[in-house]
Amino acid sequence: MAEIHVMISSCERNVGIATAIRRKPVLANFTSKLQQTMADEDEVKLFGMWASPYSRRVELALKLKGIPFQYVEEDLSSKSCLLLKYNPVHQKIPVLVHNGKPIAESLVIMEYIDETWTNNPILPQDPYDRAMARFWAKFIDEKLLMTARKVSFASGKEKEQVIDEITEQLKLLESELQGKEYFSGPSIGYLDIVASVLVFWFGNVQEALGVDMFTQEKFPIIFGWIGKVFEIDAVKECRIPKEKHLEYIRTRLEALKSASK
Ligand SMILES: N[C@@H](CCC(=O)N[C@@H](CS)C(=O)NCC(=O)O)C(=O)O
Repeated sequence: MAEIHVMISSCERNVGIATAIRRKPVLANFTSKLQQTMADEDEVKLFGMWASPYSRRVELALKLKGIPFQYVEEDLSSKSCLLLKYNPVHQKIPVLVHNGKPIAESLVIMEYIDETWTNNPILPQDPYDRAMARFWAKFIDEKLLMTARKVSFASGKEKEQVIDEITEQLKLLESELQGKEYFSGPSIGYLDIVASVLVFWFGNVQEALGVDMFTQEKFPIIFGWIGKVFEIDAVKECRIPKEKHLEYIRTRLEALKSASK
């Protein structure tokens, strides 16, 4: 921790600290409309990376709520001093900076956004439904994304096992969607945002790897839902560009292969 602190301090000297506009005190009884007006005047910055499903999901949440923000693209091979300053614990994107105050971890950021800008709620209103949305979002991050990452490194028998594991996990996710328009109910919400960015990212990863694990035949319900989600303009805007992403994944795989030789 001490090391990080020193590094950040020297970064601050070099680039200067971002303007920190103090958040105005908000009286508890203000109407949501007034809060909304105040929030509109706020300064919102998103530190992200174009190919990251984590930063894309935050971008999508901001767009669905119509929150103006400044996007800062990070080069993860040479992280900016500001990123290290704002997220000293994990040193990862995404980071949302609201009036100079940083928030890290995409799921935490999404909840913060929903609580701060109360229009177009993305988390369900019912406590049980909220708990379920959080449960499945955690499942996506801690199980599905982690298993999907293993495919890149596995080969032979091990690769087959990883693909079986992903198939099982996607089936579980699909059963959560069964009989529903969207994961979150009649319109797109928190879990749809998390899941949709994952499936777009996942589709590209499997294509780049030349594996066939996520298909319409195997997952008709998920694919039906994707079709609807993709009609939403904000989703189209936040989709990771396919060709650029395929090239990026292939280049990274080549680099990994050469490094392991
Ligand atoms: N749990 C984090 C994961 C974020 C994450 O893994 N970000 C990656 C990019 S996809 C990153 O910044 N990696 C840089 C590094 O690991 O050094 C979240 O949900 O925000």
